[in-house]
Amino acid sequence: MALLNILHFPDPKLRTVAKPVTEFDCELKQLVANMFETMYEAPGIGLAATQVDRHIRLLVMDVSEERNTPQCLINPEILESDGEQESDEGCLSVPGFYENVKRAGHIRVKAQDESGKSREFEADGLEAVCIQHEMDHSQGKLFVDYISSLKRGRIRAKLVKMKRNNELG
Ligand code: QAP
Ligand code: CO
Repeated sequence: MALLNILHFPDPKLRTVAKPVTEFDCELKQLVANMFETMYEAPGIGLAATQVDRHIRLLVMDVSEERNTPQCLINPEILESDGEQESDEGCLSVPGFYENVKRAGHIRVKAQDESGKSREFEADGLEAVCIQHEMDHSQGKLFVDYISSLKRGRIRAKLVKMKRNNELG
């Protein structure tokens, strides 16, 4: 197992559109295990492969209080969505910033698991927000794309500055 490096906004690699997963092999299972380890260590509630520079349609999440309900969604699709909910979102790729985002309230999802088995289920609340947020990553989209360009620009400038200060040691 290993911790993976998380890309930070405004890294252009976060804009890559991910390709479907086609091989459900041991390498995939290793990536999933490492993504869970990275997410729990952060700690975070969701992580998309795009954020660790692997451009495939894969996400891991755990929205449970107890942090004992890992979910891995591969090649996820939203079959139906209805309603609306608004909540503050953050992102491991945008550390330290939280903004209100409007999402569908209720979704029906189809996704494969690590062994390629397909399932369908429904989600609402935080679980639905997390799935929509993580699926956006696979399309190269970030939660900061939903806020004003003025706010986004300020966040970008602060993160660029923090990165530069880090590099100077
Ligand atoms: C996406 O986000 C999400 O800024 C997952 O300093 C967010 O795990 C889904 C995190 C909100 C649903 C609702 C963010 C950790 C973690 C930070 C995360 C930070 C440390 C974010
Ligand atoms: Co995110």
